[in-house]
Amino acid sequence: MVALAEQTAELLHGLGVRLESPGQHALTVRSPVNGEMLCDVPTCAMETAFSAIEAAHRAAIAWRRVPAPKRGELIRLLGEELRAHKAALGRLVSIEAGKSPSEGLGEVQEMIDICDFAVGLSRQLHGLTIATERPDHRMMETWHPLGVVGIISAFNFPVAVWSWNAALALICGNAIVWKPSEKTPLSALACHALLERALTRFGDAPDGLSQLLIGGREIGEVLADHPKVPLVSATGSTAMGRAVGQRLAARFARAILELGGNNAAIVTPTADPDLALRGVAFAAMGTAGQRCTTLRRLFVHRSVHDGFLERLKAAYASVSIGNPLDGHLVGPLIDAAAFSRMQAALDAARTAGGTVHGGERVGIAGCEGGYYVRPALVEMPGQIGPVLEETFAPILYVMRYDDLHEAIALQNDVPQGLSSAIFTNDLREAERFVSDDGSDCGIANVNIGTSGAEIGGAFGGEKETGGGRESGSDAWKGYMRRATNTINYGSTLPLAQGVSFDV
Ligand code: UN1
Repeated sequence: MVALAEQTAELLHGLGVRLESPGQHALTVRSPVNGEMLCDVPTCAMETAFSAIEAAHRAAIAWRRVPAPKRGELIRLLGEELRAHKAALGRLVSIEAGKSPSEGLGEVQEMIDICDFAVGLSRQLHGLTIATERPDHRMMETWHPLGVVGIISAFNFPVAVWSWNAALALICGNAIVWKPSEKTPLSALACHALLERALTRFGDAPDGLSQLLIGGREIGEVLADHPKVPLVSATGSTAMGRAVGQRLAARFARAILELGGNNAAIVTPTADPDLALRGVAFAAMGTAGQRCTTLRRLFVHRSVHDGFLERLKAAYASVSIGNPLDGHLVGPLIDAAAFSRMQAALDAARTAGGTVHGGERVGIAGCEGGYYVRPALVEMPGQIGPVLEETFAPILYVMRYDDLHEAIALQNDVPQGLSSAIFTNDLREAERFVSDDGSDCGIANVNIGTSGAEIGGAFGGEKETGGGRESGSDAWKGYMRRATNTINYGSTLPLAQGVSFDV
């Protein structure tokens, strides 16, 4: 096989990335597939971050005057670039984030989907007309761009999450400044280059509309603190979101936070066992447990528990683990630190009385520098210890339940609230789960696992997941400000609430 560094250089070239010489402040990028060094990337100095935000601010002032459907044309062109470069970008994501080819391509498809969605939306940034109590008056609601939108993204979806934010922010008339994960700057450079191409084809967009700032925490802090950044959309850990959210709140700026998930599924007595098994397996082991939507807790009804667990154990014991570029279903963890955190969680589970199956490091020939693990299935006596935390690794804690209300209460009884699922063929159980009295998460599915959401729905969750919504439905409203306009087309000045003030 051609070395990954060489493949990466070729992919970057084809995607239009021209790497500057890294200088002193280089970031070394490694592939989690085999630990191989891919290249050195220059990082952004603090002064550059400040000037990029100023440039984006100037661009936003011009961009907001471009009609929204015309702004949509830019995203249509971005969608074309993504279609044309789907294979290359998907491959780059697979190499840099350690995903299977199918998942790498799926991520780019998610970008294409949000572009299509945003193009349509660019003609539908609708406000309401509202009945007014005053004669010869009209009241309406209008939506306006915010200005510069900061985007902070994580390593596990290095391109799709940017595109959800970028596509919506841009059609809504904003400029964007992106701080990607330090673990996946190459995918970010590629996205940025494809957007630059779309901008060139578009023709007369203002300079500086899209900025990419590669660097560490200090860059995120600049975005969180800068008075010319009215909104930051941040995806990552709850600790990161807490820090960013508090800094934004201190200056009354807005946040869209998409943070940790500790997602659960309930397998009921009437569940279709084959479907439930596949749903659980993909959600728990796919992307090596490194999705914010990964299934981490499983409640199985006592009457079907033992049989389901046996089948699950067999699936865990036989799943193909290995180089994801060769199509193995379970690829590597992102790095050594992720492996240590996984082992620490498994130790804590044992201390809390859990029985651990799997979880050990697996050696893969040719990929010795990668951190591959057998996904872990942990039988837990209750929802205690590490079960209450999100560990970004393939660990599934399995517990029994007797009564659905009890299972729903347990599923809700964690600090996080992103995604959830029930496997049932009982209408009452399904409806209960999605009712006011059911799952408290931003995503609640029936007969589907917790991960793999489509872009058409609003994506995000409650509690420590941060409360933000990205992607579909009316998530676009988060990228705009709302104005209520009252227009008097009469020649008198009636006051609301019947107040009189005659001077
Ligand atoms: C994430 O892990 O941050 O629903 C995003 C899913 C994907 C997105 C995950 N569409 O699993």
